[in-house]
Amino acid sequence: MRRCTLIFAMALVFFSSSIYAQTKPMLSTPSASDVITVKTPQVQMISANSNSTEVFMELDNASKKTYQVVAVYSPVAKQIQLHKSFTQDGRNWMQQVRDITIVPHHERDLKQGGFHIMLIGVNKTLNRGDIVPLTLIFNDGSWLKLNIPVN
Ligand SMILES: [Cu+2]
Repeated sequence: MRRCTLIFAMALVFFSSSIYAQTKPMLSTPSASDVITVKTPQVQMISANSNSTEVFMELDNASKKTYQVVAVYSPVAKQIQLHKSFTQDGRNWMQQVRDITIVPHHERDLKQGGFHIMLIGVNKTLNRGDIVPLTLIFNDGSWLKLNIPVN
């Protein structure tokens, strides 16, 4: 009986140390919020007959890993979607996308006519120079809090 317990205890130590060995490198991997830099973020002015607008920025991924923006939060809008613009039959359209990918050592431009963040149901007046708080949430669960000027 005793021997059995000892073997069980040794097995447990071995098993837990192998889990530790597996998880340790993951813990030392930098999170998306450590390696992604945001440049020139701006919220577009809202046109008079609309309550939605676009957010643009450059997302620079300085790491060896691919990351995705999977969600965005801001208190100024009822709903926020990730969008992609495209042209079809000579008209401009946009569609919702699940995420926006930023590949290693590259920059992803969120810009007019391309990927962008869509603020829908903006619940306050946004004037030029106002600051909009906005949080980007990445696929690894990390996030970046931004304060973005209206332009
Ligand atoms: Cu859009």
